[in-house]
Amino acid sequence: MDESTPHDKGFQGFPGISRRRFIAGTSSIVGAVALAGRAAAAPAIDGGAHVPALVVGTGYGGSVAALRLAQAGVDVHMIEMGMAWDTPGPDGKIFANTTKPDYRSYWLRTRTKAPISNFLGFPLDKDVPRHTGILDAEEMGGIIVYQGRGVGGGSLVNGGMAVTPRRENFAAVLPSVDAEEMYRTYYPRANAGLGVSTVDPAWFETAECYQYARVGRKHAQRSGFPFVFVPDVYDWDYMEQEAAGTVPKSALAGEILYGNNAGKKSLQKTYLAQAAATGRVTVSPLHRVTSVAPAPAGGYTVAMEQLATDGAVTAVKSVTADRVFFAAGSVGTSKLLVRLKATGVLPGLNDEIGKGWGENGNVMCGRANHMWDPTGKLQSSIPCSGIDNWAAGGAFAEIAPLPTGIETYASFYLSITKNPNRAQFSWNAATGRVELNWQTAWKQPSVDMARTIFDKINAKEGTVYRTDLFGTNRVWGDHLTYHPLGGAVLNRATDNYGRLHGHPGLYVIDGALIPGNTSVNPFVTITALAERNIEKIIATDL
Ligand code: FAE
Repeated sequence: MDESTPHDKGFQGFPGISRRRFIAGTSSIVGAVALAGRAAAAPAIDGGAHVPALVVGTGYGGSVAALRLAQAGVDVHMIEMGMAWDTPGPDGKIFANTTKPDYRSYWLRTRTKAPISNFLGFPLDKDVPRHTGILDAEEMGGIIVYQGRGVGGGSLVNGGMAVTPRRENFAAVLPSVDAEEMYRTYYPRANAGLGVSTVDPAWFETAECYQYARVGRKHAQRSGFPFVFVPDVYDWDYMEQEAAGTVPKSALAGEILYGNNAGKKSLQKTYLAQAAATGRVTVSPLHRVTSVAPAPAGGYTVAMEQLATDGAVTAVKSVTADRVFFAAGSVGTSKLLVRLKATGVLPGLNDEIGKGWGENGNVMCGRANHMWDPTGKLQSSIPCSGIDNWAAGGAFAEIAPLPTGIETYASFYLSITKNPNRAQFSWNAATGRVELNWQTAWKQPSVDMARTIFDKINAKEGTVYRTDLFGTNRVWGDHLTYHPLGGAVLNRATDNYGRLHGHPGLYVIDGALIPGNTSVNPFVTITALAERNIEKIIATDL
């Protein structure tokens, strides 16, 4: 790839981030990846063990915490309810293809629950064997929350879109955090650690697999909306080789939602590989933390269940830890903390626990193009661009693929909107479950904001919305989120660095800290905030 092309001057719409700087900044970690490969599977934790630091969950927050603690000389054990994802299935591949979901695809479901449920009038969902698969479609009352399950958390299933919020929007994202420090130190550190870069715009112009994005750009620009390239953690050189037919196809074979067999730099290949290379980090997959309680002799007693791949509990274990980092994701961390507070196990937690949850304003829609505007039957599963109407209309829309393998004449979008509604987790003693009070109707502001873009484009192009993707006669995918955020909000449920109130040595370090919206895709912000917080915690608490 030519490093001196004009796109080097900056990611359009994401000031201060140049492609060349990223590549320079990531060369060491990419080298480490090549050497270390995936984070090694470790022997499971023994009941009765004592560990200095225990991390619940292996997503972005957990991986940052584990790496930085280990580099500071602390031994870390990570507990992950999902599988290790290091062993190929009968087809020789670790992950199933998006178009052929199988036992690997869903977390303990007997039928798939695809975000796009229908196509041309036909339902797409099918029966699958119940298994500890990679994607959890967790039904929380008024919303389905999609989450990754396994070592690497959401990085296993997501689109890899690695977006730094515009600086002017940051105060609304994390009001108590020093923006100057974040943009100077922690966003660059996170982007380097994650291996973020953008598509080569020259290649983009001719790549068959991005025709859908070029059509999306044309329509956006003809209606006067800013089109932006969006950084990603996919290895763009690998994708160019996929297109040239010289390596096995992954993004160009439609792999994304149920895992990616090559090309995408998931946490297994970046932070977790580096963490494993320190020799101080071990991981117990298929272990689900059920309780964290003050231990009589100091520190915390952590109870957990070991799972078989059919979800059966095969062992119950209890260990002690000096410090516990909650990194089970917004929903996982919130559910644990709400229950532990309500049942008196962690009585010192404050009344902010469970509050401030949002879905990052996610809403999906498709548009039906004219026959002279084909979007291409070969579509890269990795999005690389978006439409930024945040300032004027409260919506940032990623131009998403619809990798069906046939020409659909459809443009598809996942919008992130400024939805102001926030929900709360609470304990239902009668059912023994934590519930979320999100209402489907609370998505209406998101729909209205997305319409600021797509009503105008449809009017200009003389096109209409697709009504066949989320059921019959339904335009909006307003029943789901990919981006759960909040539930243990920074500077409210915790102090300004994620220390939980009332229980020294307990920390939150994941998306639960962020109050419901990041204005763009969230994982770079989750990673950068974790980098900021763990640096402070290591400097002052250890
Ligand atoms: P997360 O990555 O969810 O990790 C939490 C981990 O904890 C998981 O591995 C859980 O299995 C584990 N866990 C939960 N409860 C327990 C327990 N009790 N005991 C043990 N382990 C437990 O948390 N974001 C972007 O920025 N760009 C994208 O392109 C993008 N695309 C997405 C596409 C899809 C389909 C999905 C589902 C999400 C997408 N996201 C995207 C969101 C992103 O993956 C998500 O914000 C982060 O993964 C959240 O990071 P956390 O560290 O909070």
